[in-house]
Order: sequence, then structure tokens, then C-alpha cells
Amino acid sequence: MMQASAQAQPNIALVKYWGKRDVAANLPATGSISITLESLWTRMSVEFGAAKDRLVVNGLPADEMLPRVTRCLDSVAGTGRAGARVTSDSNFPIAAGLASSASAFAALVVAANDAADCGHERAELSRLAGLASGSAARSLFDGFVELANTSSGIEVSTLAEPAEWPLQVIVAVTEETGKAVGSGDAMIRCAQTSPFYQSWVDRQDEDLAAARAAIAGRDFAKLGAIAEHNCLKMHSVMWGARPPIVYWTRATLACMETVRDLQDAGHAVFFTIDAGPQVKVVCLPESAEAARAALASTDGVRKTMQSALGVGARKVTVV
Ligand code: 2P0
Repeated sequence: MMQASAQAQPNIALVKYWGKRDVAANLPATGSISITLESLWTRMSVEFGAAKDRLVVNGLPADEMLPRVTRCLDSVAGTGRAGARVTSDSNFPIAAGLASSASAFAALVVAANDAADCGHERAELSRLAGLASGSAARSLFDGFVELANTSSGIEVSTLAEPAEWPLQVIVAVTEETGKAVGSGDAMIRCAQTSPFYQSWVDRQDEDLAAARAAIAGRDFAKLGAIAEHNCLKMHSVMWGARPPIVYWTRATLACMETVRDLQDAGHAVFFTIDAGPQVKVVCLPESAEAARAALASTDGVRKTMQSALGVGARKVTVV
């Protein structure tokens, strides 16, 4: 087979990846824990046999993203491979802190592996996705996912399947334009200039252990407390960088206040924020509707999206 398609969903980190221990090998400085989503998706189609690589994203040529895609295809299928026609479609805004690179590269490695008949196992595909984009390694796996930092690289696994703890996620989209500083560059700047970076790295194992225990015990309040703490700590590292990196807007803060109001009213909800102004709110199913309604009527929120937890990247037939 020379053509194949795959679908992957973005994941949202509850204990964040922020910093690299090896920039060239794109290895993270710490482990991380995430949830894979269900309803937001990227579908990638790869067809080998062209003279050179070509990339079309949501119907438009995307030459600026081509070098990263070419490197990723080389890592899966070897540098002696034929040129590839790659098409990517997503049902959510890309490049605005919504983990579009995670779903894109997770889908890309699965599609390329299938199209070129490489026979890589999931663990190897996860490693190759992580080489392209650190968070993409996690989108190969279902539900609650831990990326462990090992001496030789990374090891990713599912801690709990979606059906074992079926949480809901509301994404409050506040801006749909691209971000000013890409997360890779932002991480490097933080490592070089933020006085808080080293203590962030040093304390990460504690946060990972707390989140792992909360997931094992299905303890929503504990998971929320550690996820909010870890998120705010990551953004503090960024605020301390020179020049500072501030992804939040007034709408981001308004959403955080909405979450505090929901919590005060007894709802099981917590927030997390990545390298962008959007706010992701994790909830127990019985609080999802209230959270969605409250976020939708928060100042500056353009739209909301809702998702259950979902499975890792997989082959699909796209007609
Ligand atoms: C995460 N983020 O754990 C963290 C939290 C953003 C904030 O992983 O440089 O695009 O390609 O390895 O995966 C976004 O970073 O970074 C990210 P690269 P990536 O989800």
C-alpha cells in the first residue's frame, strides 16, 4: 500500500511538559500526564510516490509547515523514501494553543507507517511523534496518559481508559489566531532566562505522583487541585522569562473566574491553560452542561467546544 490515512485527537496536559533536556533530540526535561480528547480531531492522509513532498492543510498549501513534516516522514519511512502527498484536515482552530501539533504528528506517524508498510509498533511511533512534537507522543494513547522520562528517552502508556473515568472537557475558545511565540521557542527561553525554571523541573516528580494517585483513586478534587497548581506554576515560569511570555488575555482570566464561580456553586470542574489564551475546563459529566453554559456567556469567549475522553491515533479510511 502506498496510501493511508489516520486520525488522532489532541491531548490536554494536566501535568505539563514545559522544557527540553535535549533540544536536538527533542527530549522533554520532565514527564507529563494528559488526557486524550474524543471530538476534536485531525485526519492525515499520506500517499508516497510523488517527486517531492507536498502538504495541504485544511484545503490550502502549507509550505511553512512542510520542513517539519518532511523530517517526520523521514524518521518514519527513512530518507530514501519517495516524495509524499500529505493532506491534513482538522475540525478545530490550529496553532492557537489547542494542541494541533499533537494530533497532527500523531496522525502523521500512523498514516506514514501504514502507507510505507514500515511495521513500527505503537511505542516506536510514539517516540517518533515525540521527536516531531513532544506532546504528540501522548496522542498515540487512550484516555489518561503518562509520558515517563527515562534515561534513554520517553515511555508513554495509558493510566486509565476513557470508560474507566469518563470525564468531559469544555474548551473555551477566546481567540482563533496563531500565537506570538511558539511553544518550542518559549520553552527554550524559559530554560535560559526564567529564575523559576529549575525549581519547576525539580518539583515535577511530586506533581506527577500526586496526579497519578488522584487518577488511580478517581479523586476529582485532588486531580483538579494538582492540575490547576501545575498549570499556574508553568505560566509563572513563563512570566519570569526575559522577555516575558504571557499567553493570557482578559478573556483567559474571565474564564478562570467563571471556573471559580462554578466551583463555589458546588460543581466538579477545574481549569487548565496551555501555550495560548484558550481555557480548557475538565468536569465530571453532571457539571458539564453548567460549565459549558457559564463559559459560553463569559466575556471574550467566541465559542465553546465539548469533548469526552477518547482513544489514541489510529488508521481510518477517508472517502
Ligand atoms: C503540554 N505544551 O504538555 C505543554 C503544555 C504546551 C503547554 O506540549 O517543541 O508543541 O513541539 O516539542 O509539543 C506544546 O508543546 O512542543 C506543549 P515541541 P509542543 O501539552
